[in-house]
Amino acid sequence: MSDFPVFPSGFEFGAATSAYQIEGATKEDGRGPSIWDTFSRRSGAVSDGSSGETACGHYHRHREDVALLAELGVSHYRFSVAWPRIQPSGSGPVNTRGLDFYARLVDDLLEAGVKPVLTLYHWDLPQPLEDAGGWRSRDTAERFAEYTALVAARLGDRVPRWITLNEPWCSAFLGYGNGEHAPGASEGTPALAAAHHLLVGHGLAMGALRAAGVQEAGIALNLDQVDPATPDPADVAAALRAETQRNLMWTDPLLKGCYAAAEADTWGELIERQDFRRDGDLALASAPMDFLGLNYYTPSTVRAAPWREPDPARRTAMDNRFEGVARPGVRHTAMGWPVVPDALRRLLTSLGDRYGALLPPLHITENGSAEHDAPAADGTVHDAERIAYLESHLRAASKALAEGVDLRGYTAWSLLDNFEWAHGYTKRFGLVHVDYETEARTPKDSYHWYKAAIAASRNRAG
Ligand code: IFM
Repeated sequence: MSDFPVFPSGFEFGAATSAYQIEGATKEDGRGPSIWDTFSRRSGAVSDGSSGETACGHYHRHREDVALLAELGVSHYRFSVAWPRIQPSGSGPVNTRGLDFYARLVDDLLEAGVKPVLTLYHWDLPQPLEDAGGWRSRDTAERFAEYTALVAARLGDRVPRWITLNEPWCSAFLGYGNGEHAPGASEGTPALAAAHHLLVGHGLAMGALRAAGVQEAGIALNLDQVDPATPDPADVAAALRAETQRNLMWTDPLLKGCYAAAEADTWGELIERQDFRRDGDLALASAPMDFLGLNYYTPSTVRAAPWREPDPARRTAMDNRFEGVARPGVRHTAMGWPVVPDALRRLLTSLGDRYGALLPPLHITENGSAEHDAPAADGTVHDAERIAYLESHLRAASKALAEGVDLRGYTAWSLLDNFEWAHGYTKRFGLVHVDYETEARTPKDSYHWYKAAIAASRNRAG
């Protein structure tokens, strides 16, 4: 008998991608420009100077990719809709040709027996909305709800699970805090306003999804398992600031309807200007969700640090008096991320400890690793490190279940090698290798391993 991690019957296994990372065809069928089209043209923004202009060519090869999913045996496929395909200028009537593409994808998935899980926003904001202020502006949250209603009106009857935002921490803090992601801004209070408007946008979108009668709706957060480097109170306080920025400023409004208790200590004077917050926002943000999605890759260990910029007028929202410390003695992936599977178990159990009955069922909506894999002479791709990563994290998830966590599913990132944002095509996360010259897809050893693990779990569950 195989030694795959054990899961209860009904546990869901899936694979994920996002629109800008795989689709290409950025100028086809009326799609408008997104902030990533603009940002990737900026010199030095993407390490290999690339963009998502062609990516994996999924826009034209989606049938082949659906066939790969069916063969893999996943219960669900998590993909995202590109807002600039649906509303090229970020508002106004629907671009039917854009929405038709996703309708075809959903139909093909359903026909193949794979449940579509749709993310509405995976970072590709229409550029005209950024030109009007982007997520710094409340208007973007309102436009997001209108866009959500358009997509839900067409696909709400066939897509059972909806995710409003993917990793709003990245949108707010990499987008407007340190400028590593589009739109590439490094700001203080405006980045905090962006975070707030993402929460408001999520709440408004939840309302639009409920109005459309969708079955399940929630959000995907990249929560961090943060540990202090030492028991020194200064490091413990630094860990709380890190947790506030990474986790609590999202989970407290979403699950408890309150702002994070340590926000003043985390942001100092930056959070004193709160004119972007309005009465009723917390009620919106805390609209009940059917699940909470968790994207997990690696944990953080932090210690206290001084303000990098003493003048609050010039400080960015990422300057929170903590810094990461190295974690020696464990393997690091090609991203340089320490591999610590037990941190996933701890993160899952700690959510229940903190939020109790307020916590909805959990889904791991992303987990995976970038490795230095390359095809062998015969074309096969032997990615033993990725298999070890997936197996150890599935085991950690299985342990969390045994400890009482209400975890319903696991989604591997990613089905395909793809455009890894500021790293361009230099980092490969796929279960399937993509030759970017020919767009040929080659399932790696990890694809075959995951397929066998899913089948073993189903057979055991009967
Ligand atoms: O590729 C990304 C994805 O778009 C969001 N979550 C993390 C992944 C790996 O960095």
